Amino acid sequence: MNTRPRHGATLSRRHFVTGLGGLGLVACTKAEPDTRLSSLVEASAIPPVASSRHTLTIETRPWVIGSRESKGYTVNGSVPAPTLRWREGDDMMIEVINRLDTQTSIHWHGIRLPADMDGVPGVSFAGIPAKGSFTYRFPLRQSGTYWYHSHSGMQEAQGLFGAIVIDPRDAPTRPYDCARDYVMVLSDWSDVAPHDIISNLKQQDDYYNFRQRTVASLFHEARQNGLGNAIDNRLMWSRMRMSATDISDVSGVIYSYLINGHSPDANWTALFSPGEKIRLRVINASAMTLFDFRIPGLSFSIIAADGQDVEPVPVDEFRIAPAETYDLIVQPTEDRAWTIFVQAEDRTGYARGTLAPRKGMTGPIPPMDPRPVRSMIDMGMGRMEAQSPGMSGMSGMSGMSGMTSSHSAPSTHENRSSASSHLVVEDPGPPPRNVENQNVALDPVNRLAEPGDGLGNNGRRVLTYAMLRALSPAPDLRPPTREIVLHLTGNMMRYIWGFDAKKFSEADPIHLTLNERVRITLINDTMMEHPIHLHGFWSELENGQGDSRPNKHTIISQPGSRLSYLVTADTPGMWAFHCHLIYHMHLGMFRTVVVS
Ligand SMILES: [Cu+2]
Repeated sequence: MNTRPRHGATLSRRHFVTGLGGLGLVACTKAEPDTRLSSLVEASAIPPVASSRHTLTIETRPWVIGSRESKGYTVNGSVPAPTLRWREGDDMMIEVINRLDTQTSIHWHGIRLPADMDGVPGVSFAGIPAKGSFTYRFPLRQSGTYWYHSHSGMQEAQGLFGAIVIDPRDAPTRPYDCARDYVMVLSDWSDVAPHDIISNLKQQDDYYNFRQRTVASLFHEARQNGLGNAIDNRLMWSRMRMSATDISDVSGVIYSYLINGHSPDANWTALFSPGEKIRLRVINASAMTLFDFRIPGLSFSIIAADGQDVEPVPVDEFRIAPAETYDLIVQPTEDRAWTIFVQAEDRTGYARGTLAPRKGMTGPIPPMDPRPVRSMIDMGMGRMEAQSPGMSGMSGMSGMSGMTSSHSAPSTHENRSSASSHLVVEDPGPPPRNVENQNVALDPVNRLAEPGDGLGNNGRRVLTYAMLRALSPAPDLRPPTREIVLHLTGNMMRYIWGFDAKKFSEADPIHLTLNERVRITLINDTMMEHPIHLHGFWSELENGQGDSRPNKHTIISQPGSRLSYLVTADTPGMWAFHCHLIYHMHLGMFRTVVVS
């Protein structure tokens, strides 16, 4: 039956502002649109039944913070957008109505569909014009947890995102006997307009990151490593004009970290009865923030990554980058409240929710962990670090800036035939150091068995990519015939990002042949994580699990690392390929991939 769905609720502005209560937002007094539906129903709650027909209306709602007016993008009146529940095997038809004065779009993140339904203006279609509409039609051939968001301008950073839950066709809707099923959409909200954030970052890359290391921390380091080493280390960083504490470009200084639109004070709560198994579908819809997720006192099992089932992995904590999703099962047995504690990677703030047997209960909120400090491994000098622990060996390296392409590198279009197949390797070698590229990873290392900067040795079991094993083996067992090596590059000082030291505007598309089996290798020359998203195809992460390698749509490339994944280019068309940190994407870390 194609009944028109009523997902969750139309959130009134009052409810939305309540959700953001910790920010002290005050509602504007303009006339309210339709607020018939009860604000007691969460728009992000999973609808009781799946539907293949939807009408999504996009608008903005203004509100005032102090003397400044800001705006958020709403879908059917809510931020985040309503959770959509679909069913594998259905033919989807979704009408999107644009009530804005500007173009908009919806991209169905992680959904495999025809290129012209992917929703990237200028790549897959023309966009949805102001006051216009567009109807998406595509067959649904997968199940799991996904999300949708605008791919136009900065709308995604201002609230235009929501969850997608797809029931499997031939499997129980609630595997593992889960009694409860919740979506948790994580986001980073700022009332500073995205274009102002960009111009501030352009002026000063650490604009939102002023917790530099102090004299006190120097003495702490000196106690650990000796004063000489500690000073050498500081001098080295200062010569490179980099900061070892430059973790996130945009921080809790201007961000509030939200769960389903609720600030930490508003305390989004998931109810349970003791002994029940609860499924949490965690989606990182933030613009710029990697989160570290845990429920202090409770272990849980990861059962899906990026919508795809994996063999359950028991852990205490995991890192989730923008655009990734993880499903987990947790089973609290005691009649008490547990805090869901989701720290921003740079520890400048956290999102917080609660698992509780009854509404209104709260658990203790732990202190934040120490902030990560970047190391030589992050600079791409992995093995050198191992050879000279304590970094004292680095003091002779006057200015890393001299260290460039003297290091031997594979030549362009080198044909390296592997033992098992004819593999053509396209490796341009380390990119030039220029205005668009500040650093070259001389010795990039495999970091798939590392949980991420700031998460090692914290006494908790933390998920790593190497632990992920797909529940069903890879469908395409052909070896790759081509390997494309790409360097992730950037210049923090000028806030420019790219692949192979080229901004999007200067780069040619990547060409793949239809049904080609290709390996993509990413070398991260920068000091930051980049969650890389290839539209339209699975990225089969080569994580040491052989044919049980996991299918992902978004893969964190850790600083100074090298990783690879396999792709079957089985859908023709033009596709987007980019970093999912929105300002990195907009400032150049974006390519098109053409499959023909
Ligand atoms: Cu990036």
